[in-house]
Amino acid sequence: MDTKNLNFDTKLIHAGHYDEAFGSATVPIYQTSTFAFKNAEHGARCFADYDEGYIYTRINNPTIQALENSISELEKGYGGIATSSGMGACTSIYMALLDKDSHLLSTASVYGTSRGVMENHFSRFGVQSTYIDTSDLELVKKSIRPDTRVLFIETPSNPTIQLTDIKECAKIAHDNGSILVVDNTFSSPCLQNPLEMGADVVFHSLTKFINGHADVVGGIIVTKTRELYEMIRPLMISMGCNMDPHQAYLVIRGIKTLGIRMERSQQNAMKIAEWLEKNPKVDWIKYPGLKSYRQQELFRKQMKGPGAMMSFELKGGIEAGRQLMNNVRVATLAVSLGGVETLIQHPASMTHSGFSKEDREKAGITDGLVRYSVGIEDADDLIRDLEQAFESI
Ligand code: LCS
Repeated sequence: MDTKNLNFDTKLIHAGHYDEAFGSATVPIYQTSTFAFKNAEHGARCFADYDEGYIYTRINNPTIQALENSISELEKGYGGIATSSGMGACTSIYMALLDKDSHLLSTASVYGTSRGVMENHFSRFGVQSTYIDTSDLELVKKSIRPDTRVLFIETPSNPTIQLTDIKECAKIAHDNGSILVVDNTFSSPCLQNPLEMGADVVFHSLTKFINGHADVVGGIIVTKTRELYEMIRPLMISMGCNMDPHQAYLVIRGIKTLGIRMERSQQNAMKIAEWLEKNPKVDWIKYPGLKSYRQQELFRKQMKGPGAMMSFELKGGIEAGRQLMNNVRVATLAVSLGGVETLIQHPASMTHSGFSKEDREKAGITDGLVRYSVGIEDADDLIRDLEQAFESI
């Protein structure tokens, strides 16, 4: 079905699906490692041009391709590249776009491993990196260098829920001859389409909102141009961080409810954030849906909704936060985010524990910060859950 002119919610159901030989209503799982060629000439043609047919699942596979086409259409890009995990997507981008002695400028409070792999491993191959507060555009302008090949932003950022202006960063990057990469995991294509705002590459941890059911780890890259697609795809194939067909099938199933899940999670998040903000035990809370959110103007300009991620700190700091995490009963104490179930975690000792204390402080990740990912349970149950856990503090 040609879905190009259909609205987003219809695309969630139909985009990327193709007419299958038996009229299957869902995308079949082609659980095969390899594909038979019709003859030797066909095999040679497939190797000369991947569009001629499927070869080998690390290279291409119809189930995975359906997912790639779906997200590429939702993000309005040239093409999608599915990967084994969000980190598979992130490292494929780094590997394809950065050379020895080139420089990456990035958001200080990115997901811990996106930064850790750069500072601990890519640095071994001579790639340089600087991490700054990219919400400060003057600082971005000051910090971008002639050798900055990639400006890499995460917005909203993990776990500080800080926004970076995508349009302005695209201008700064392009004036400098750099490529703008956006990690769009916290928004999903439902709330924000960075390629439309000038970004060159967007990627997701599919593990989060897009799959949404805490049963798959996966990632995807979408490029704006064929040139960038052809730079990144061969790298992903050579490094072998490809997706598996069964994994792709589950994510395709998850995508269909992304719109309604996001709607419900946001409604819940709004109610919970308002309750937390009024609670005397809460020191501060960051959630883009609240009037008190510092970057209101940018939120309205850039996002279609506030999302379902929030961070807050209790007046009793880390000790009170620990009590809260140990006493919730409906929310699960676990890392990851963006699923149907509500999760709570402590970034300083968990997802961002790889940062030095100094880097965490510079990135705004205080020791007492608690991250809360709101699911689709009943909001009143979640509030009662927090209420009873607060009583233990
Ligand atoms: N980008 C963001 C913004 C993330 O939050 C994560 C994972 C990744 C990339 C990497 O994706 P993965 O390889 O895990 O699919 N974030 C996690 C988190 O906050 N808790 O556990 C994982």
